Amino acid sequence: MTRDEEARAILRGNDRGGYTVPTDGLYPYQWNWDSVFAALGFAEHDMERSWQEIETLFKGQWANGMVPHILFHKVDPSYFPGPDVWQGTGPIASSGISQPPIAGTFVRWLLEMDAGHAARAEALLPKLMDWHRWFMTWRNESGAIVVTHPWETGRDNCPDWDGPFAAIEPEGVEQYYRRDTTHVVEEERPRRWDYDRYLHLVKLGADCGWDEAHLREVTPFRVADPTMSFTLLRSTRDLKALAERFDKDTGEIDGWIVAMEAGAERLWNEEARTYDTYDERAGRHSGVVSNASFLSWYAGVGGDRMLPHLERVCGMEPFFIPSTDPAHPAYEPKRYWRGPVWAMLNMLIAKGLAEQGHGDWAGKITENTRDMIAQNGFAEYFDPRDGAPAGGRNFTWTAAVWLAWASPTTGRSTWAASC
Ligand code: 9WN
Repeated sequence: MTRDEEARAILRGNDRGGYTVPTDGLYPYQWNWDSVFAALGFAEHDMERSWQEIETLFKGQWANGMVPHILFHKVDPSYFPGPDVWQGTGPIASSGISQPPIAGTFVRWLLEMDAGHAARAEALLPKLMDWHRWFMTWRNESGAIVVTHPWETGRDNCPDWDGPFAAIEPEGVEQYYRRDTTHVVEEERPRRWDYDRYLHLVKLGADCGWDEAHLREVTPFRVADPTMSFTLLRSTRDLKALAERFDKDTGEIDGWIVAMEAGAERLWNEEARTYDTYDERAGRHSGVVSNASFLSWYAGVGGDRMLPHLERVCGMEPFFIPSTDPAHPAYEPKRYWRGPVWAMLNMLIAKGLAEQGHGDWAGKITENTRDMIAQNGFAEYFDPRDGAPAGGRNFTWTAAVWLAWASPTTGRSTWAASC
């Protein structure tokens, strides 16, 4: 089988009818941003299935506009924590937090590829608006977008959380049994120390029925994050384009863009000369250069401020972009978000660079990711030192970004050609 055929087979194999799981066993449910990447992968050969993926995701949208990070369509004991622990309050059993809002951007891309289904994009627009409004109401600290759980950023155990987590005493967490380490070796997953705190924060939310006003007052974990801030700003720019396309008023959207452009400055760490996380409770930057820091081009902020770090970090290991700066003492090249390369984040970073006049860098990242997947297959993440596969295998988003972007032979999206 060629890599292209393998990638299509992975999408087919992870398809559960209307939604796709990230990989069998380790993640048996619908995850928010995974699904949106999956939609772009399907777009390469099946537009109908592509739209459906996003429509299914929005069926889980809560009354307050939040789109959950996990939808538990069918209970499966191979994942913990499940719906009984989360106690989400939406129309479909779900978690109580969200995930990086890339959907607005991807809906715009799907529409560019498939103008024949414009009505489907138009029907999604008010739902996307409600979701963005939820962020701007509850997660907006002077224009920087905050999270109330590391899982919300999709970068679960990156060193950015070490500081805020050290301040948390994980009280009230009952004995639990992790399932992730039955699928993947412990050295490639978060530590128990992290899991205790993940579960403490889930309990805090579930105990108050995910009341955002209450959580804003009581949570010890409120951290402004580049993944959230940059993907939301980018997606809001794309909502503006969608709104204009469908002759809708853009006043509210324009206000959000102005607020977030100003808020991005709150993530700029002048001392470390990087975008990083900002702990609202402690009033401190993390000082960590991560792959999320390089989403600034994708968001359209900061000019070339991140270029020196990009040149340095990409020169340190054969495969890039590592999720944590290899020069940082917390760098661990195999442990999840503390070092490994994530192909889907590379795609967003390359796209941003290409748009902002850095076709050379976009090309380098594309080729490097292409070699990494061609040599090592469709892993969840990869060791930057040699590209060795790590985490889950037969992974949906790695297959999807291969088809849409990294493969030399597929990719029908107009923007793929520009990277
Ligand atoms: C918790 C599904 C998800 C991704 C995240 C990734 C990982 C979950 C976990 O898997 O997180 O949400 O249990 O480890 O960190 O980005 O969406 O692929």
